[in-house]
Amino acid sequence: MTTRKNQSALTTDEKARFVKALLELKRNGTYDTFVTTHNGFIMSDTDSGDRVGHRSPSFLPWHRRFLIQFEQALQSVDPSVSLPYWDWTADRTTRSTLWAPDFLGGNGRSRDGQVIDGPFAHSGGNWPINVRVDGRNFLRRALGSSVAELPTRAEVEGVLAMTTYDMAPWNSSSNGFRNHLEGWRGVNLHNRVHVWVGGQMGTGVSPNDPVFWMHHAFIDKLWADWQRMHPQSPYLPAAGTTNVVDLNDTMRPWNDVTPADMLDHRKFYTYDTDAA
Ligand code: CU1
Ligand code: CU1
Repeated sequence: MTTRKNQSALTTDEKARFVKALLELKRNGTYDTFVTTHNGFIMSDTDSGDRVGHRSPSFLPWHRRFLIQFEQALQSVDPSVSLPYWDWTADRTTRSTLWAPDFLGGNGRSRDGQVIDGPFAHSGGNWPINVRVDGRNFLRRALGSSVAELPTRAEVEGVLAMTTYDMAPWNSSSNGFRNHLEGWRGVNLHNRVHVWVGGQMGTGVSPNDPVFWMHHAFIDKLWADWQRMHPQSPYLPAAGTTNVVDLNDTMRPWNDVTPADMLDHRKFYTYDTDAA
């Protein structure tokens, strides 16, 4: 069984294996198919039309399934690898070991935002940005420049305390746990972290930055934590809702997955903080 760990607890060897598996998926073309899929959903998800991956109730089950598929791809390279999660309430500065040269590399340089150290630096030649929204083919970051502070633990606790999963109009204006976690409302958790990292992370091709997976693993963990805190609060909406994925509706792009299938993460993996 796959156990997902806090990235700050990984050993040197675990970091190296994770990085190596990422580079192999990049080399063999698999990695970029995930970037393409993600950007397609960002482009098509709208508040008043069909919405699956974002600004809708299925934001959480969609990304859970997306991460499982990516984790399985990593494990096809190295079965010992799992997705680490980045608790940005704790590791909240540019000096975090997350951004060290032996892991994700650091901030982009001021001139053009180009990441210049670590395994994903353009100069290393192993991380071309092929699926892109402009002409720039190098990984970019601007840590903390568009928004200064990452969310705090107190802000996370406030969102975890919400008792209703989601509510009409089931989009980016909804009240409820999902939309406050996604970040269109309130203190802004998930969206703010994308903007804090900057570069590709602030765009639809955000999975170009490997930190995407670690950010979303933490979002996924917060959903699991919320479920444990609110066992009587179901996924909503249940049925018959236009333009959004109800509990038992099939979730594009897959033809065999519903939100109901995604509710219990322990069928697929555990977090290092889950009770045994
Ligand atoms: Cu996304
Ligand atoms: Cu995201």
